[in-house]
Amino acid sequence: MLQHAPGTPTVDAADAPVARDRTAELETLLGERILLLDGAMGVQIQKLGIGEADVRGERFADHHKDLKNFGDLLCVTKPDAILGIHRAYLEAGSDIIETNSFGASPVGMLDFEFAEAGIDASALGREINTAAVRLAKQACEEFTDRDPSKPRFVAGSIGPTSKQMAISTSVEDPSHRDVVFMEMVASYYEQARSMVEAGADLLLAETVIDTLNLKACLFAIERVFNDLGARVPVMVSGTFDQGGGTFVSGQSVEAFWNAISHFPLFSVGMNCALGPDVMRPHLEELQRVADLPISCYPNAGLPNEMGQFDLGPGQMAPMVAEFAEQGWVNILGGCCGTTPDHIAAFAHAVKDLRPHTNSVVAPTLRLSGTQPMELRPDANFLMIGERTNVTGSRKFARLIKEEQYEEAIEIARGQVEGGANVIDVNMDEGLLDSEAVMVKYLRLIAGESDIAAVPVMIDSSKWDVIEAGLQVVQGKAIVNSISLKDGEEEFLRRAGLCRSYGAAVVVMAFDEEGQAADEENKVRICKRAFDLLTLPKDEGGAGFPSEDIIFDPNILTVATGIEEHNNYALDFINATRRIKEECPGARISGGVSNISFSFRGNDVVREAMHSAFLYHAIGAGMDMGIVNAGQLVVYDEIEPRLKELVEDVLLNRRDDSTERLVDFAETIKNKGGKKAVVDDSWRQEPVESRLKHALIKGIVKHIEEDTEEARQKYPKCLNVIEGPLMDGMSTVGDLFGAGKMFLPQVVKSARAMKKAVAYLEPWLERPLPDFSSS
Ligand code: THG
Repeated sequence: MLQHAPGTPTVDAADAPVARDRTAELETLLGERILLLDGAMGVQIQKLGIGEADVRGERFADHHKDLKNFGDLLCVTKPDAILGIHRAYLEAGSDIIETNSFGASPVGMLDFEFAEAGIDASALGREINTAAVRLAKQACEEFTDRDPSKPRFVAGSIGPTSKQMAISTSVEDPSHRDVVFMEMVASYYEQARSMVEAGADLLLAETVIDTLNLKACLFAIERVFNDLGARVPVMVSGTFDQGGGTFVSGQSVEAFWNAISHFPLFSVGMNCALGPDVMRPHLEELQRVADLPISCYPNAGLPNEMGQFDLGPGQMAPMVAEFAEQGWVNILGGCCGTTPDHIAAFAHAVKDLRPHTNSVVAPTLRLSGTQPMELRPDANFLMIGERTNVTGSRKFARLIKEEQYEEAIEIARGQVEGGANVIDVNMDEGLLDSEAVMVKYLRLIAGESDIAAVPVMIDSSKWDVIEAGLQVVQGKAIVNSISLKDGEEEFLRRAGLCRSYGAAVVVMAFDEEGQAADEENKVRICKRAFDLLTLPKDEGGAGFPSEDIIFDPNILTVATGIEEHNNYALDFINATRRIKEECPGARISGGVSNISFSFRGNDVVREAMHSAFLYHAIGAGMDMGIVNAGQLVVYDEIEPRLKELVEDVLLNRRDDSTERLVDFAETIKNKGGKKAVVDDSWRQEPVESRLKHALIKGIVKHIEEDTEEARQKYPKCLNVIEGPLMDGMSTVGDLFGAGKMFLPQVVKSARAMKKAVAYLEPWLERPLPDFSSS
């Protein structure tokens, strides 16, 4: 697919006529001063009075589609005009000028229907990109020759095309996408390759409105570099809306950065859509979260009613200079509406200002949906919702098989509402086309803003299903999983691909011999995988950052009646502690519900087992787990007798612990049957205990009636808040501090508290602190 058509002028890596690598030169300059980009091309073309006929030239005079919106064609039909514009910007002081090639990729050119006219669009695209680089290079060389102390650079411009991948552009079909990932990769590959071959000093993927398109672009660029055995610095520039979301795909600044930070970029920045004033807060955010040089080239304000941009050089220069004063930028220029005069004014305004110094960002696992998700050192546990799994939920399996996608989406929503920070999606079922269903489902949830906010964990035992999933998520996902099962070579190949798609990985403690069950084997296999993954590529490893590695040392079922299984929970817990020590930076996860399969049908026992297991495993360093989000009980709320029996099993404390738990489980089961009975006995207690119970468990069902009862009982409304409600919340705080409650549970508690306080509000004379943000 990525092969060039026969007869096209490509060359082997060995004798590629690629420009000399100017990375070092650029990096030195970046440390010295703020570099200037150029401004808009469109305005200058308009000024020259160039119209439809000029763009067409003689060569495309008879083309059946209008071509005036394909200004890139001027590189071949009216090269002198483009050369003149480049010169004007260099004259104004630009250090880096962009090629006139924004739309000259196979997909970008589709709208102009060259193929329909019998023209080889691919060859034409290459011709335009090559000409675009040559023109910019010619202009740069003229200026560098004139003043060698000010070297000039050519950035090969790569636009977003008009096709979207992260969202649906069809009203009828939310799973519709204009193009698929590999089509975009092929298209970007063509464009990037021709520009590198023609000698571009940098590549600039700009006006990124859809992060999935950008990920395809970076994937393609990496292939170009590998194929040519040469690389050039790559700049990325995103386009955000007023609220700070990627223009089309609605991703926040930090989520966007997390999704692309796997690629060794030269710079990241923002352009288009906004004037400097509206861009300001978003730029501030970007330079804070991204630890590399920052570029910025805004529009000359928002367009007026005539579609024109009002900020003149004199107005705009102080605004961008202020960014420089703040220390936020390394590379500055203009987008729509800016001219050589703007660039000259910017050059003057920033000539004595210091460039941005890269932010220092501590390495830690960072993921994203449309929102960022960071596993901070002080976060005690991350919940991964397990229910969107056809092998883990009969209901979900039925919905997917019956193609009841709307209801299947509600399962994901329920997990997120229940506190899931990530959702695990698994479609491994013999009767399903797992690849197709995975793609469809991930596309559908991408359109639900509350679900799309969280990162996805793509769960499959089939690599093809995982790869299909990776090609449809715009954020930074987690692959679940890879392992040494098929040997080192395949392991490293898949790890390398995970990296190219920008995903973190779950690595199962599995090798050529099978699954690690005991502590020693778990530690040994994880360590071996860790060493291979983190070894640099040129030394035969995957060059994987340790913070993107998540080990799953296998949570295996206990209380099966088989003696060899008795130590499984302890094996996991002890292995967790050791792996965290031996593999610094890596994380630990596991499928928590596996532990209790022996008690299928008895949710009271299962939930107690999950909660107690997590309490001990988190203590040993477990960072995240696949759980039924919303169903986790609070450790201290487990009935004491049950807790003791469960812990006897989990911690392998007695030879007869399984029998004793099974016997006890029978008594609960007889009471409750298959579905655990809702234990309402707490409703009999005094109102203070009821409120406390509701707060700890985050139960909102009776909170208003109980609050009302307390309000009547206490002399003042405020006494209710300061008394029973604060008591409850302080217990929540203590449990959280002791690692006996997880953040999502605390959030539920806060919700209950908020509801109680909201109920009391009308009786209160003065405003209260806001409990919603806790
Ligand atoms: N490690 C990793 N990934 C995993 C697992 C793991 N993915 C799958 C699984 N294990 C984790 N997910 C689940 C999901 C559901 C259940 C268990 C693990 C579960 N389901 C109920 C049951 O089978 O009894 C189904 C009940 C129902 O049908 O509603 O217990 O270990 N990396």
